[in-house]
Amino acid sequence: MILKPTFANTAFLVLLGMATALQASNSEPGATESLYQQHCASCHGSDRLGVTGPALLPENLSRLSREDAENVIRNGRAATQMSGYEKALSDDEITRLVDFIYTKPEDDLEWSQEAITASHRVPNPVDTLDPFPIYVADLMNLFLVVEKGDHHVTLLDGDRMEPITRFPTRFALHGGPKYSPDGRFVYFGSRDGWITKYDLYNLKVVAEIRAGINMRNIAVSADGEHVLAANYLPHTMVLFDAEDLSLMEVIPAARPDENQSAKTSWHSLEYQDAVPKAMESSRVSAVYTAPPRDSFIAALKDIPEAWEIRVVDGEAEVRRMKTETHLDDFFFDQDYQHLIGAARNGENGHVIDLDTGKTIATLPLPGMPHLGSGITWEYEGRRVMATPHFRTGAVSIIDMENWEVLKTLETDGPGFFMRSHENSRYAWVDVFFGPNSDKVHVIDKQTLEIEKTLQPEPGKTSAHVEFDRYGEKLLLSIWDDDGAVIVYDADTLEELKRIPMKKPSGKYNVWNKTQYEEGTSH
Ligand code: DHE
Repeated sequence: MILKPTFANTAFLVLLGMATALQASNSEPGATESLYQQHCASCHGSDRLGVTGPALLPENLSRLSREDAENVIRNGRAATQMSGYEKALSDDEITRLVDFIYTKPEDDLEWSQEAITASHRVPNPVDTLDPFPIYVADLMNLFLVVEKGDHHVTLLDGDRMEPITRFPTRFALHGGPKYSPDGRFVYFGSRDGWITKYDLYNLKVVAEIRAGINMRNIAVSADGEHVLAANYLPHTMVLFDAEDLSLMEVIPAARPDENQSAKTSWHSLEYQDAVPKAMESSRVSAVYTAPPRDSFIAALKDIPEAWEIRVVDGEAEVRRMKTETHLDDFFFDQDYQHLIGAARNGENGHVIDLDTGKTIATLPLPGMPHLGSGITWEYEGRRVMATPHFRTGAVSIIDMENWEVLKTLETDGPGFFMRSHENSRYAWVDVFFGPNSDKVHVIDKQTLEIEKTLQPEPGKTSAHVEFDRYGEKLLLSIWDDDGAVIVYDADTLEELKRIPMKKPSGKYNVWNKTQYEEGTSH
């Protein structure tokens, strides 16, 4: 159809042209970026690395669906400073902002030594704090409960099972908080790289520092002197003085070449320079403390190596062990002689002797074992370990003397967390994924059979258990914004109490963690 040039349709075409031009210019990346700078940068940083709000980068947002992100921009996030932008932004602008934050920035992201130091704050130095608790409770039977729903932590009295206090945390804590050896201080790590040291006696933040842009986890040395952070982004481990979290050293997770920190000495067990050139640097899968070895053990995700790190005269010494595969997730035997790592292909586990650095066994563990959640116990005079799997509904029980799979126990679906206690005859495993996520299995540790399957709150995911210090009671999370922790009698399996909480995830008992109890994560 050809339009005759009348006044009306000329005006319409001009308006249409203007609108299209406007739309085109608004859709340009520059326009979206200025929208971001106008509305988001003051809290999330002009570089998207986060300020008071979390970092808005694809890696940091990998746990949030785009739909949820749109919803947060539109309606805000309850109990945080994030308000809703429904009135200020159009639907199209919200969609473009979501596109923008899920797109990798063009420039390489850096988190330099200077940036780490600049982020450091010490609001309450330890020597200004009273060395006695301001409340009465068994300090060794306290629990911390991480509430993901609104980024808070609740401190629970484990005798009375009553909350003592509840305080806000950094956005998206991940991994277990780590206690100082005496249980007075706790160190939290967030996915955005923040480490917070908190005094459980005075209920105050001691110090904070940001170790990286995307962090996996942290470990505290057995003597309580050092904190080591493992990062995905940048490819580093970062060592801190545990007293006030001041920076000691950035350890590049990279090839041992002249670019390494001069302070780091490299003790290569298997080879000096056999790392293929392509593997210049790597994400760090995780780091844990190995108390009997007086060291930290880490695994790299993109270079097939495990590292043992010791702090000698204030400097990190790294011993590199070549592994047969890239390790994702790992676990130790009780005396830290062996590391049991899950291969990145999700098909097997590798047992590495930490003295020789050699892989001594390969375990058939199809279905992506979640070894970080492994536990051990005595079964018929020998030690066994058990792990759930991310991809299959099974718990593998492994004889730790000959490294053979003793039993594969079928469950109602893939699980995430497994827990027990030396004094309990049961091990608990959740069914985190799939239609049965509201169920949890209780396994008899001597028959290796499921004793009972509980469904504490039909329709809501139940996951992650932690026992009290005596192994007599335990806490289970109802993993929901309108959730709870349920207190069970560990022997009768009767429910004793429900404490309402906002999406409680992990729970951490001071005694179990500081004593490296066999039934819990370390
Ligand atoms: Fe975790 C611990 C890795 C997704 C909740 N998780 C850990 C640890 C590792 C790890 C290496 C041990 C660190 C420690 O405790 O020091 N987690 C991973 C992943 O690779 C994975 C599958 C994907 C990812 O994006 O990181 C992953 N984790 C999740 C979740 O989706 C969970 C359920 C919700 C969340 O908070 O993100 C989750 N992970 C947890 C919890 C722990 C944990 C609660 C501590 C368990 C414990 O009891 O010690």
